Amino acid sequence: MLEKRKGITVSRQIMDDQLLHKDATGALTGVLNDLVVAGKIISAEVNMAGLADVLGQSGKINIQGETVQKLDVFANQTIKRRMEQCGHICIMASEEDDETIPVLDGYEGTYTIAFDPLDGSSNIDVNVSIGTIFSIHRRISDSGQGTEADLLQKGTKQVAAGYIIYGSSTVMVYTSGSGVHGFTLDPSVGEFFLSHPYIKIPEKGPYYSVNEAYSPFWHDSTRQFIDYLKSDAEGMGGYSARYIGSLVADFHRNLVKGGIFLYPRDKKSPEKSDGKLRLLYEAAPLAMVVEQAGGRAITDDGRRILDIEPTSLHQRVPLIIGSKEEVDLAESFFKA
Ligand code: P6P
Repeated sequence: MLEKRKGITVSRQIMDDQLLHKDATGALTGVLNDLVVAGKIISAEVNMAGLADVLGQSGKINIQGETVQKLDVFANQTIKRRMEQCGHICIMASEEDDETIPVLDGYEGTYTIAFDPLDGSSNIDVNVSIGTIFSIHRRISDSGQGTEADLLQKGTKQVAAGYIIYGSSTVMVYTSGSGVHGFTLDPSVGEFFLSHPYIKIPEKGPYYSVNEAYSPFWHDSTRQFIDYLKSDAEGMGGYSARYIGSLVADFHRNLVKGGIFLYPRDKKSPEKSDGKLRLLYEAAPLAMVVEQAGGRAITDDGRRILDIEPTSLHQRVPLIIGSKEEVDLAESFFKA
């Protein structure tokens, strides 16, 4: 049915997904549709960045210790403003905010959202693709404003997850548990139209994606895996290295063309002993997307990302994610 209808919009698909769940109330549909609006607003601003004065630093330092770019601030405020009054969210977590974010009184709803408003923002000034990543859970508390416990749930409990990549075109990729679909924004009409129905990540990919500058600090099993990918051992070779330094861009390329992305543990820097990427709003949502697309997502000490119990909002986790064949091979090194 999906492929037959041309010009299907993301809002239409979200509604179709809702119809797959007989007990759906339309609340999740409301959250996703408000995210779509936020994505359109951010896309317009990102594409203006070269023209308007939003380039350069805003001077603030966020919890990650990174200089906050103005577009970061804009994207964060845009998503918070929409979510606080969408009526279906009870609490939020953002990469840009140290603490949890409440919603407007009277607008509390049944879901939570954790998001990275503009990941890869260090690439803004050099016109590299950047992205918004989001993760949605059902609340576990009864009513009223949500609690941190509502956010600190395992990735397997996500009801929806996805990202919006702002690149040569703006593409929204999401799953609500019934497959992964991609939609491309047509800025001339302000609509996301279905462009990638039922995305399946290739079983085996041509790319590996890792920052090799850190290889002296990797755990031995990680280095042995990467060395094996590059070796001329039986069946090996033929990989290309691709590392954009923007998680959403690296992930999206591998989702569409196949490959493996790694941000492993670091033996040298204590703050990166569990890697650099965040569980709640980077690893877990992308892990849901990749597993729905037939891929895998683990840590470089052999844990499944979606099974990890979060203990804090901004906890880091090593991320090995992509095509099943390469992640299986990586896992064999981690477990050896
Ligand atoms: P490194 C961008 O700052 C980011 O959070 C991700 O988008 C990206 O994958 C990673 O950091 C790149 O980190 O240490 O390789 O520069």
